[in-house]
Parts: sequence; C-alpha cells; structure tokens
Amino acid sequence: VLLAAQHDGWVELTLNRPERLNAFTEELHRALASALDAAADDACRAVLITGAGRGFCAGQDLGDRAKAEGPLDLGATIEAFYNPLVRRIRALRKPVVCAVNGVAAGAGANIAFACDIVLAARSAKFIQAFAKIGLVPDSGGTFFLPRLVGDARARALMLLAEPVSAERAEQWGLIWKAVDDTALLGEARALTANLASQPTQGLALTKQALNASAGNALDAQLDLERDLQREAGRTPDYREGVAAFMEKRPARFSGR
Ligand code: LHQ
Repeated sequence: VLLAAQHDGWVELTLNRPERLNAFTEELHRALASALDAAADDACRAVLITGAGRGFCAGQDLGDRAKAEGPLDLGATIEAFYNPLVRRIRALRKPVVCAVNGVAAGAGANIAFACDIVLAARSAKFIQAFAKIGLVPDSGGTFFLPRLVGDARARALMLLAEPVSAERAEQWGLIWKAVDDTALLGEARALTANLASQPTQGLALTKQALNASAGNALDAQLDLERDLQREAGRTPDYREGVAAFMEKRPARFSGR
C-alpha cells in the first residue's frame, strides 16, 4: 500500500492503492506513519510524498466505512490516524515535499496542504469533498485553507466542494507550483534532492518558526526567532555556510 524508495539523503514515499485513487485505509495509515517515523532519522534530510496511478489521494476509503454496521465514531478514526499524520508531517525536522500527481480529495487534499512545499501536476485537482457526504473538513483543512487562501475562498471551497485546478491553486497561493504532468516527478525529485543537500538544522528551525507563526502574536514570534537563531548559529552548517561564502566556493552541508 506504500512504496518507500531510499535515495541519497532522502526518501520517496508513494501512496500505492491506485485502483482506489490511493484512498486511506488503516493499513495505509499505519505504513505511512512508520515510514515517516523512520524518516526522522538524521540520515534522511528530506521527504517526498506522491501517489501511484492517476490520483494522489481520495481521502478516507469510503468502502471501509460502507461495510461497517451501526454508527461509527469518526472522531476516533481522526484521533487515531488523521491527526497524528498531520502532526507527524508538521513536526518532522526536515522538509516534506508533496507531488500531487492527480486528484486530491477530502483528507487527501488537506494532507497535501500540511506538507512544506506542494507541487501539483497541471491535470490535478483539489476538492474539499467533505460537504458532499455530510462531513466536516478535517486533517487540518479548516486551519490551513483560510491561512493559505483567505477566509472567503476557504469558505466557498469547503461549503461548495468545488474542485480547484492545479493552476488556480498556484495562482491562489494554495500550492507552490503547478507543473506539466510529465515533468512533475522529475521536478519534485530534483527539488527534494536539493533540499536534502541544504543545512537541515536551519531548515528544521525555519519550519518550527513557521509552524508557530499561525498562533503567535508578533512579540512572541520575535522572541521565538531569537531563540531559534541562537540555536542555528551554533550549528556546523552555519559555520560551513559562512566559510564557503567567504572563500567563494560552494558550501558542503552535513545536515548538522
Ligand atoms: C474510492 C474513493 C474513496 C473508496 C475513489 N474511497 N473508493 C476522515 C475520518 C473518518 C471518516 C471519514 O472521512 C475522513 C476524511 C475524508 O477524507 S472524508 C472524504 C472522503 N473522500 C471523498 O469523499 C472523495 C470520494 N471520491 C470522489 O469524489 C471521486 O472519486 C474523485 C472526485 C476523487 C475522483 O473522481 P473520478 O476521477 O471520477 O474517479 P472515480 O470516482 O471513478 O474513482 C475511481 C475509483 O476509485 C472508483 O472505483 P471503481 O471501482 O468504480 O473504479 C471509486 O469508487 C474509487 N474511489 N475515491 N474515497
């Protein structure tokens, strides 16, 4: 259900249930959780998440749901699988790139938005599908969307469940970039490999600052930047970055 390909300093995780547009089952959640835990190792300096086949991820596997008898506690499913996934991605101390190769619906879309840099194939679409089945956007959607595109667009997207094309998503600032379908994976891999060669601690601290930004007032954020900069200033990669600049040579970052 999940392919994990180890590259030099980074890992590529491919959601692999293409016949169901990579919809989430418990098995897929468990595999993704353990792959992300493994990616916390210092040897891994960046992560790429993508999907197999024509879709990225259609959210929760609704077939799983339809089979169940009696009322389901969806809150328990979210607590057990979706919220931990979002937290894992945000807390991971290295960049997580998402290559959205096709439709991203429901939790599938919001998991993509939890990643640090999102590229999408021009043919991909993002759908807040929840409204169509009587549910509430989850996996951080009601947190990420208003911050990414503003309240007016977030509300309409969520109440109408209208698809957004990759190109419009880029125009709106919902994602980093729309890319030609055939170029997507190559570009996403090059981007992730490049990130894996960068000062990983500095990027982790940057990610930490950005994660905190949404909940902080300016004074608290300035204090946080001070503290994180103090930490960054003690890293070998900072020393290497400055030395390389002074010596007019490319830096060779160790990730420490
Ligand atoms: C699927 C699915 C799917 C199973 C396509 N499940 N089979 C959290 C916690 C607890 C509970 C509930 O939810 C959540 C979070 C959520 O994510 S809720 C939202 C769940 N997702 C959706 O509502 C999206 C459902 N899918 C769709 O609306 C469409 O499939 C989209 C718009 C994604 C793609 O449309 P098409 O390109 O026309 O493809 P398709 O509909 O023909 O799908 C292809 C196959 O994949 C098809 O199976 P089949 O046997 O007919 O070939 C679909 O049944 C299957 N599939 N999504 N979520």
